[in-house]
Amino acid sequence: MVADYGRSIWHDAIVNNSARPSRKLKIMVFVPCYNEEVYIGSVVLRSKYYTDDVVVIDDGSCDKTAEVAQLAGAHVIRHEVNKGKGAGIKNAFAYAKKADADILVLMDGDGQHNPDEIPLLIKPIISGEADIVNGSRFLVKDSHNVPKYRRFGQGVLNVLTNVVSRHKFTDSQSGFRAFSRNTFDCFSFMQTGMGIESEMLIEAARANLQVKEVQINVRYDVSGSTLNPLVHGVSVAGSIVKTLFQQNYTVTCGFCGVLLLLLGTTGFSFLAIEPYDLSRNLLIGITSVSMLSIILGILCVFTLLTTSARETGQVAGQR
Ligand SMILES: Nc1nc2c(ncn2[C@@H]2O[C@H](COP(=O)(O)OP(=O)(O)O)[C@@H](O)[C@H]2O)c(=O)[nH]1
Ligand SMILES: [Mg+2]
Repeated sequence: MVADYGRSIWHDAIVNNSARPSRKLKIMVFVPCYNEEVYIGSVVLRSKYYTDDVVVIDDGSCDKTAEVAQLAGAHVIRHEVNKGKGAGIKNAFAYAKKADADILVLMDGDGQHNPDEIPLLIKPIISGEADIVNGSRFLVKDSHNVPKYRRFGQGVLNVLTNVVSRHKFTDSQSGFRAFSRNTFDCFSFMQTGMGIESEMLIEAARANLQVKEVQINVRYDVSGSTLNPLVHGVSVAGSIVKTLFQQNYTVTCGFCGVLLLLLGTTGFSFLAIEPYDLSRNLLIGITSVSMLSIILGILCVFTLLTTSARETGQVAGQR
């Protein structure tokens, strides 16, 4: 017999919600997967308790993930080759938009998340409190069973994500999230891999979307991870920095400016130290490149300063 815990919240959230009583909401659960044949059947069946629309995105798995998911009753989207979790999530959003979903729930396919917590995630969206709900392992202090080394790595990634987004998230790497339909067009999906979790939060914060966090339970007695945690952490950290450069004109411009200034100055220093051993052509080459670097560097730093001033003015104007 299935516990009534989830269904009663579900019932409260949907049936007793006076804010949007006019039509039944279409809630779709998407499960991005790579080689999850052992767990995916249970994830799909338990999610189907809450919605008929369970979609598994099988990202070129080498095992029977797609077959098991289909047998369990999910709709399966298959990538012929492995494209990464970010690519899978991009596909999920496109599918949800086409299917006219009201709420999209993302959940991992490795059995670490509890489908009975789907109602907890969607409730703040239905009540109008949030556009996005982030299932967090660390919202309530000391209530988590996350191994210590993971907690440390997650902490570092949280700090990076929070600095870039200028927001305070307690779990930047959570794969258990819910999104209302008004967010479906808000993401760029530039990160195709695991960096997508941070990228989405950074973009949500920049778009001023209401993000609420709710405490979730994550299991660590199942296999749990596709990648080695260190490789995973370093690659996500790299992608957060990449997101910063891709999305922040000021930082990119400033970085290029400083780099060019350094290059130009180094070139001139080089000339000053050993000008006589160089051939005429090399001398002309280094001088031209150094001059150009310094001019471009000054232009970039100037642009950086004017952009910052403009942004500061805009922020001050908004207050
Ligand atoms: N679409 C897609 N999903 C992936 C890929 N690698 C892992 N996943 C899925 O992403 C979810 C989280 O991955 P996992 O390795 O467990 O991450 P961790 O729990 O944060 O260490 C699981 O459902 C995986 O099956 C991938 O290359 N593509
Ligand atoms: Mg996992």
